[in-house]
Amino acid sequence: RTTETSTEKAAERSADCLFCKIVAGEISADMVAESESAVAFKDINPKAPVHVLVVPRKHHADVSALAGASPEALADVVALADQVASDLADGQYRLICNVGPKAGQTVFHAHAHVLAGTQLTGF
Ligand code: DGP
Repeated sequence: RTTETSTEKAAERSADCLFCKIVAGEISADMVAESESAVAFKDINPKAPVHVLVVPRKHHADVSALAGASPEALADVVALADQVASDLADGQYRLICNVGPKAGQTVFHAHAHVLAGTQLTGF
């Protein structure tokens, strides 16, 4: 059973994926919240007073893949983002998911940016 669990876990992460390593605790991050299927930590290069990344624990390359494979996990990401925006700001926020390099995606593990804590302008 232990071996089986290890195998299942191995299939849920991708080798050399930065966010898989953060989820596993192998690389440190400033964690602000977590749920059964997602974690939330501060972006290393914040673009707003509150800039948090919400990341599903299981590896999917982007939110498009996540939506196709597990709509429940995507809903969990949005729910945790909403909780973070209420806990760290006033519950008003912008949620951004970059899908693909043309959109500016640089880390290919699905994530949502929560931006809050100021009057946001532009895109
Ligand atoms: P995107 O462009 O949507 O793929 O956003 C990736 C974000 O990840 C970017 O805003 C910076 C952030 N980031 C990159 N490396 C790290 C890291 O090692 N730690 C943390 N906390 N954030 C990171």
